[in-house]
Amino acid sequence: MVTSIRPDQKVKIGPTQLLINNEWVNSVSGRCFQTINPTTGEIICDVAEADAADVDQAVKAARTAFTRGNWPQMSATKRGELLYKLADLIEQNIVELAQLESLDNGKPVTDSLNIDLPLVIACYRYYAGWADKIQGKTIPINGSYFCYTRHEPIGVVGQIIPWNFPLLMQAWKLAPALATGNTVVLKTAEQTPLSALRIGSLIVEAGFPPGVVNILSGYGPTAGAAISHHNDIDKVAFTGSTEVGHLIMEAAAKSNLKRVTLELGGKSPNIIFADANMDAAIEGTHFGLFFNQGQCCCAGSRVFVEEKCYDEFVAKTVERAKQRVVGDPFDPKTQQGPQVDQEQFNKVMGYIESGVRENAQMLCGGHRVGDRGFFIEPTIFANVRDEMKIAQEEIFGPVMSIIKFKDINEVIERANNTIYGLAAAVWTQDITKAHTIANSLRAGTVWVNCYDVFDAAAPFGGFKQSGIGRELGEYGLQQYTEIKTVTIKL
Ligand code: TXE
Repeated sequence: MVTSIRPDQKVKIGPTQLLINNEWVNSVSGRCFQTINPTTGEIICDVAEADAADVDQAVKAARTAFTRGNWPQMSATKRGELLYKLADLIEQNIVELAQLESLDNGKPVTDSLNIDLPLVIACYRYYAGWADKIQGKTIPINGSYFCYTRHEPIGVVGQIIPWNFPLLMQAWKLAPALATGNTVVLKTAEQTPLSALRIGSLIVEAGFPPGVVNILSGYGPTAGAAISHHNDIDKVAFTGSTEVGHLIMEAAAKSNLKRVTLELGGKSPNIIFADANMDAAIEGTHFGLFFNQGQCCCAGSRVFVEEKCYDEFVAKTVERAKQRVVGDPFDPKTQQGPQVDQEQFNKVMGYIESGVRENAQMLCGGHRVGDRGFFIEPTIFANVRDEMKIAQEEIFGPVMSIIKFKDINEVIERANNTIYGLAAAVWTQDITKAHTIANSLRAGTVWVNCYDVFDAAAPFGGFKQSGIGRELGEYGLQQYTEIKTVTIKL
């Protein structure tokens, strides 16, 4: 596989229309919106802007493909083969896709190429393998009956994805939905429409029947809301802010009680004990917060450090952050690119100001980098207290909050004192401490002596207000099937 891209290699812009029924079309209104390059603030291109009328058309195509087309009816093995084919095509076009992802999102192209795209390909292959292994049970009920279950597709699925991992979130959504025989209307985030549309062209090239996958670019309150309120969509899967997660559930409740799965925000605790391998903990903590410009739902944004190693950890962590290379995402040396847009940039700078105002100790960073684009210095606050805004709310940027603790019981209670429950980590060489923490934290994922380890086979999702349901792994399939019980009199 290719592992590097020359900075002078030109980026090819793919399709910019809507993909409905395997055709590229303009929006019904004819309207377009601009997608912006976060590195420069300049316009990349215009993209068709979907609204309720386009959602209607996409839902009709998806419904026809579901009921009269050739998708749930297709042999499951063939459905799997199409997903494998798509994964192969993505691999063949990996450079182009990585460039497009970095152009539209701002993440370092080295990361797009070596982290995002390999995970995308692995996800499609993982679920391709599941397509013909989705089985029900036979159940020995009382009386003279034969009883069995079928795991059937839910139907037309609406999927709404964010901008922080545009290709990976598309894969997490499409792959399990398609493997189980659903048809899809997927809306991308308005900040990052381009790479998903390029995947759309590969879906057509792979030979997926018309209407199985429909891809819409557009805004949340218009196209997104039309999906969550639609009466002919059977399920909505959403990744984004907790605030919008509430709106999605409300819309589902008010319309047709469509099934809802949500993957929302987080404020994940990352706990460092004094007996940890300190170098590994410092490096893992750095990666767990600053990776992807800090724009990760599972970012380890509350770093709890045991009093005994606090001073050493803080000093070395600050040194590490100062070495982080911020710059042009297309420069192979770059480790951190710009935030995705002006709004996110402003939000993060606002949190930095609030940290200063509340007297947290800012030890590095805190400023914008350069005078164009949305770059922010890697920023570290120490002596953060639990009640400060930067310790409570999701910042979604390169801002680390370090908090001191004394003992294990205290840190468990404080780590759990949040509305979120997406992820957590603990660094220790004591197996009892590691298991105690893993069992006690109210979070969907706990990493021990590592951070951000993802695999298509391992489920991911949130406790509490971080979400509902799980993505990835065998558990992820359950969110895309209905169980039917069949009972036959013998
Ligand atoms: O999220 P939104 P935004 C968090 C993070 C970030 C904050 C705001 O803290 O700073 O959310 O980001 C669509 N009906 N996360 O404003 O609005 C929208 O078009 C239906 C965490 O970008 O939730 C996009 O496709 N859909 C997160 C998607 O929702 C609506 C990833 C996400 O956008 C809608 C992103 C509506 N009314 C942000 N309004 C994670 N969990 O990884 C918006 N959308």
